Amino acid sequence: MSATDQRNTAEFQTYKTGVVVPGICGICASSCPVDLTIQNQKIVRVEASKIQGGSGYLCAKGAAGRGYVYREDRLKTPLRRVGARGGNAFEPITWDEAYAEIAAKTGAIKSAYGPDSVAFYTGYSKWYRPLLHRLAHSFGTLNYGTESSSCHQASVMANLVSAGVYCRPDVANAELLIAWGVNPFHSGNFSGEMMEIQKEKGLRVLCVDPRVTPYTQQYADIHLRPKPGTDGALAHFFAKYLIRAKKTDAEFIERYVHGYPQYAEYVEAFDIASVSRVTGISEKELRAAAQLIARHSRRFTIQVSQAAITHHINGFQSYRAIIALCAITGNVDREGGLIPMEYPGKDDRLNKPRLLTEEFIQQTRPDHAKPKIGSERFPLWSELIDEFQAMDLWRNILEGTPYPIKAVIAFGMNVHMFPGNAKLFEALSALDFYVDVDIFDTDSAKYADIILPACSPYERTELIGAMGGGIRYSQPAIPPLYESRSDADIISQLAAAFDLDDPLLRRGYDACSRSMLREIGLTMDDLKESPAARRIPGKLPYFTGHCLRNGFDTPTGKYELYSERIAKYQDRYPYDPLPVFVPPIEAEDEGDERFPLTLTVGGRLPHAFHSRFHNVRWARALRPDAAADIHPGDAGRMGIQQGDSIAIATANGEITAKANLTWMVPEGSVFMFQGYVEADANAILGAEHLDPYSGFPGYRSNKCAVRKINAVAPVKITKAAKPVKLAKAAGIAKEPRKELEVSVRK
Ligand SMILES: Nc1nc2c(c(=O)[nH]1)N[C@H]1C(S)=C(S)[C@@H](COP(=O)(O)OP(=O)(O)OC[C@H]3O[C@@H](n4cnc5c(=O)[nH]c(N)nc54)[C@H](O)[C@@H]3O)O[C@H]1N2
Ligand SMILES: Nc1nc2c(c(=O)[nH]1)N[C@H]1C(S)=C(S)[C@@H](COP(=O)(O)OP(=O)(O)OC[C@H]3O[C@@H](n4cnc5c(=O)[nH]c(N)nc54)[C@H](O)[C@@H]3O)O[C@H]1N2
Ligand code: SF4
Ligand SMILES: [Mo]
Repeated sequence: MSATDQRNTAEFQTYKTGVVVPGICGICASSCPVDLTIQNQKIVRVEASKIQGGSGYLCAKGAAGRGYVYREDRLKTPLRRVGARGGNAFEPITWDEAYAEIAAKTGAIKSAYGPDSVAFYTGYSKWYRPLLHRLAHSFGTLNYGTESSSCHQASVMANLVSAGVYCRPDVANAELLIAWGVNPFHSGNFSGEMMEIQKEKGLRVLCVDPRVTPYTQQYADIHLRPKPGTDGALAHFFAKYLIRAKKTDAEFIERYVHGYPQYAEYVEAFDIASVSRVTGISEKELRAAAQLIARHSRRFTIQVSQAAITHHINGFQSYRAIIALCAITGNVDREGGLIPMEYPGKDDRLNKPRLLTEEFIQQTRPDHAKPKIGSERFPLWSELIDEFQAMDLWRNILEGTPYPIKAVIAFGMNVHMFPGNAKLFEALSALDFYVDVDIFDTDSAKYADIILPACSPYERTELIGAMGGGIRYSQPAIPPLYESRSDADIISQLAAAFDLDDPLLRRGYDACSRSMLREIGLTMDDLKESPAARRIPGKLPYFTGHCLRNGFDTPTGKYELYSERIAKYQDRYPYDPLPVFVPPIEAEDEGDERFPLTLTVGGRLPHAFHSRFHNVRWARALRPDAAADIHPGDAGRMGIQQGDSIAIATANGEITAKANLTWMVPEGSVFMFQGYVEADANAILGAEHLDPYSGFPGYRSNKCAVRKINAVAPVKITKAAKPVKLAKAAGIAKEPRKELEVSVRK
């Protein structure tokens, strides 16, 4: 029975007069199964799926999915810029006109400056990435970059450098879990379930998080609250303690670990008094935590934040320092420790069957392309990650070195997500040609020459991996709104418009998906017919101990505490092969008395997703203002009350936000979420405050000052005054929500 037939059977209940169809919430990469009630081609209800399996829950964002699809600022048609760049004057054009113009302008740039002068970029969305990567290759360039220049890949790098493969915590078999910057209630939704189950059975949990969160409150046996970005020093203290207490695994180190003597000598400097001073954690707490780890040293694991640790200029090395604790205690590639996610090595047959994504991407890889953007400044990134480092994009465009970038073809580029983003806005203004494909109207799109409207997840087909190793091919629940199109279709159509010698990509998403599915033992028809994810037949999980028996995929074949991969750069870069600790804030900034507080931009809000949900009214209603979290102690000293307007200033500028007084955050720190147009905290971060190894921004440690702009209380409320006038009287007038108005372009 086809999925369409299935939708018409009784199994798919009706809600009032609507039809319930299976769908995938594609707001984030968790791709949760949902049941969608459709009336007159409109989604009227979104629920956790009963018919496809899954967890049975939706997060706050998924539950507000209707508000996302029907955001008022959806892009409706292709648009061409008619005024000055950034001036936000556009005229609607047809898709054919848009493609013709893109092909002509990009073609001229390619002829004049070569294919490497065109950069291809995508934001967070993952599903169409293989196609976009292949498009860049077929175009003739390696300049494909993504938002992963600030997400997850620094963790991948730390794992690759150390173990040659990405490792996961084996929570199910551990006695102790060190949850290092982990709050799945807000950022991971259901990923904390295994921990909850094991906690009931006696799992001990050590939380390391500067904030008090629902997770630390409910599950921590011990909760350490280091100052943001001091995690590396804390890890080295634990290492020193374990070594002194003879709780390391000498035999494991001897057989499987490279560089232990240098490492052991290095961590000697991390005595309890110094580490207490650096991290702000009391000696008593440090000791108690170290004793807990020592008690469970034979079987503990570590879950490290997907982002918070690596969002510091020392983040890559801190990550290495943290996972090193498992290496010195023999908890790598063993039950209850850190377990490789797959068999290491790119060409192995052991991870098959799997999607042939890598083959699909590399089939058209150009032979004579120039080195990727950022290769000179971030060579380790460039060696390990097959993408350009997007934090170097603005510099490359503005300086034209090592070669000029003249055009950017972007899918979901949101400049507000970049640190010190005035530079990137300036760079976009300086381009010869810029195309932006997005579902919504954004400030970045305002700089484009051509804007293309993409459709939302509920309007498209996606070939996606499902949690637990399954795979699915989702079907659209409603037709694309307005004239929007699927990103995958747009990429294929661009390949045709550029007249690229890539017949497969030009044939479209269905053909590309079939090609990637070739060896998986399931056909496209199998997937189309199944509303639920299908298991990949014959796929074997990783068997613990493979790396120990066969060697790690590192230059020495061992787990490298001293990285030979890094050592080879030492003569030209200020790199250290050991996981050394450096402070998260540069010395000259640390000493700047004008900015006494630490600004940490990024802790996830449960009802927000980067820039995506600020314009979804249902979600926004839960926290209407762009607010910064401040400890009541700090607020009291500055005379700030709940809801006051405050200015947050750094050496790079100032923004206005509302004060949210909460004991969740530590004294001395200000925490704020990102992506607000009217209060963009990234705008006041340094564009060059980057980790030298990974290129990741130091979003989470910056010096700032906070002052009260005014209090809400003294404002006189007169009878005649309207709310907006009141706000003006109080000096807290907000700009009208421009982002909600721009969709009325004619
Ligand atoms: N609701 C929601 N969920 C999301 C996202 C979203 O925007 N909204 N984004 C998704 C994406 S793309 C990503 S990468 C992940 C990120 O996922 P996570 O990294 O898990 O998310 P965060 O909330 O940023 O950080 C987790 C915890 O780390 C703590 N933390 C902050 N700084 C430090 C530090 O210096 N040291 C230590 N030890 N802890 C620190 C924070 O207080 C927080 O409680 O979240 C994903 N999930
Ligand atoms: N200060 C600070 N900044 C951060 C972070 C932080 O923790 N702190 N986190 C960083 C991390 S981990 C991440 S992952 C990045 C995320 O940064 P981004 O990926 O830039 O952010 P998003 O808001 O998720 O999406 C980017 C754009 O994609 C558009 N979009 C959404 N869906 C689609 C689609 O299907 N197709 C197309 N074409 N466009 C789409 C959105 O409308 C948006 O304009 O932010 C980084 N920035
Ligand atoms: S936004 Fe929530 S419901 Fe949607 S895919 Fe992500 S976790 Fe699942
Ligand atoms: Mo991310």
